[in-house]
Amino acid sequence: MQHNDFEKVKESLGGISRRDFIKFCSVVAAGMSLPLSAGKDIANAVTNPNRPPVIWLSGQGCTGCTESLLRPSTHFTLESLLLNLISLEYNETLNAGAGHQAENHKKKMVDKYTGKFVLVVEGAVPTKDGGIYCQIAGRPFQEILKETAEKAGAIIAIGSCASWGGLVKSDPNPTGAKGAPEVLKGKTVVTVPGCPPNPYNFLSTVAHYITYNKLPAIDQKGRPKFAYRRLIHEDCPRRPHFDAGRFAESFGDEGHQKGYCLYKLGCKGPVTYNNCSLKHFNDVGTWPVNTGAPCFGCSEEDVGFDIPKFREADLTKESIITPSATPAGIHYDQGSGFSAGAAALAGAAVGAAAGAGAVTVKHMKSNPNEDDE
Ligand code: FSX
Ligand code: SF4
Ligand code: F3S
Repeated sequence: MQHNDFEKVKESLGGISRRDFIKFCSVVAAGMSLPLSAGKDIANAVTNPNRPPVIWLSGQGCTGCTESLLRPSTHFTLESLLLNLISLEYNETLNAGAGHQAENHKKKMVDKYTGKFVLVVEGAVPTKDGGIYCQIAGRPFQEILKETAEKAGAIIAIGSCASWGGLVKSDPNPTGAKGAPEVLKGKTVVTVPGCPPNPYNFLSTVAHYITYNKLPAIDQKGRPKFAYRRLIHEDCPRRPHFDAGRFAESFGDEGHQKGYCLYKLGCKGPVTYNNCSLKHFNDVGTWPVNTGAPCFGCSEEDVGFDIPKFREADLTKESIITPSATPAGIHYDQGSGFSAGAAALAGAAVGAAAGAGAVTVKHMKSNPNEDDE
């Protein structure tokens, strides 16, 4: 990393040392299964003043995706470091300017960085009746999306709504909502589903593109393999209880209080591909299952918003459930200066070195949707 480039951004990173910043970026690299040495490349790229900007378009959603991204920035965490460094030039929720000023700035950035900028799509795209149900600056969202996508260097759909329609597409779908990949047929759209998704997975994807000028490896549904290649159930800390047949039968019962498996309460972990059980959310290190709530499959098309929340998951749906890779016992992460997401990653790296990760690696190729690299 150029010392001068780093000095310019050091203050916005809370005065972190260059050495520590490279270490943090190495954790991001490890999370994407890149060699630790890639940390230096990431550090160089995200502090380069000429890095490509991010243009963020919002359609039909609850803005939880933006909100989720902002959560970590209240504390000094790995995620907040990355968020401070992506050059977010347009986001309707966060723009300092408004109206013509904001629209003109977007046009300027799109023209200046044609073929280079990262287009992020949040929310579903209404297509019924000419797309009139979501208009921005007097124009249907779908028109703006298609026109901006033509000039983007990479396209990332953040959240389930943008990935495949999510909540908005649920029956009866009055606005004809679709996900961005369906609207932008023929284009590569990386999807980061979740309602909301883990900001860590999104920011890592952006960092990968900015560093290598290419997107990380994706599966057939456009999801980055580093985050979505395994079922939640495969790495869930409650998994030993599932294997032993110890279940919570109702909320608040003895099994629930003891941290038993939530399968009988409708947990969709066995049919949902995501890394929630490994990479918890933000600096409080939480995720649905460690709060006692069953996973409802928010990131999985045809599961979240389609299968009733408390209905038991169909265990015959996925034939590739592997034995648990986690040790027995329930473990709750607590927040600290170094976020739980980052700590989990660092832990994974250390664990792999110690041999514990070998079990995980053995089961890595478990997603039938993924292509061979
Ligand atoms: Fe959807 Fe984003 Fe769920 Fe909300 O806007 S993925 S409703 S968390 O926030 O699009
Ligand atoms: Fe965890 Fe849910 Fe699987 Fe039980 S069913 S082990 S709570 S993911
Ligand atoms: Fe969503 Fe389930 Fe993860 S509800 S946040 S996919 S644990």
